[in-house]
Parts: sequence; C-alpha cells; structure tokens
Amino acid sequence: MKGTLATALSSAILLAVWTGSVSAQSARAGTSDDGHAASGLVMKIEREPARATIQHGPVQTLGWPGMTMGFAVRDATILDRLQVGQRIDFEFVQDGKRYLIVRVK
Ligand SMILES: [Cu+2]
Repeated sequence: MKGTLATALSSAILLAVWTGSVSAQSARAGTSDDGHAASGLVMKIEREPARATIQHGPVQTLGWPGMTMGFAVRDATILDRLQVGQRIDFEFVQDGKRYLIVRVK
C-alpha cells in the first residue's frame, strides 16, 4: 500500500518534470509542441505531390546540420505563398518518415 503510493507519487513527479521540460523547450524554440523552426532558401516547388525543396540551415531541436531536402506541406495552399529563390523562416513537424511544413513566416 505504502509502496504503491510512493510509486504513484514518483511517477507523477517524473511526469511533471518531463512535461515541464518539453514546454520549456518549445518556448525556447518559439514553436508549437512538436514543431521545429528553421530558415532556408526555396530551391524548388512541386505540386504533385505537393512539396518544396529547401536549402535549410541547422535545426537545433533535431540536431540537424544545414542541408537541402524536400518537405511535404500540411496544406497545399502553403505553396501558393512560396517562390523559388525566396528566403523563409518556417516551422515543420515530423509525420512518419516525412517532414511537413506547417507554417511559413
Ligand atoms: Cu534537412
């Protein structure tokens, strides 16, 4: 009985610590909970399937170096606001094996 309570209590504390560090991380990066912020140069825009190739800088939250890669978009209308050669600040999330742009500033 006593052991169970102690276990439940320490789980609750662990959960609180974990939740706190996750939101602190998000606040630092200035993104929503599962998002990653990056800056980059639009290299190519494709419609079928909807995706943008971006030469992006380092992504701290993923430990990525800068690279050129394709991103899918959460909403195809995001592509309407992009042009090849444009510099953008954007936010993306992981979706299985893909990375989805969810916001462009
Ligand atoms: Cu990349």
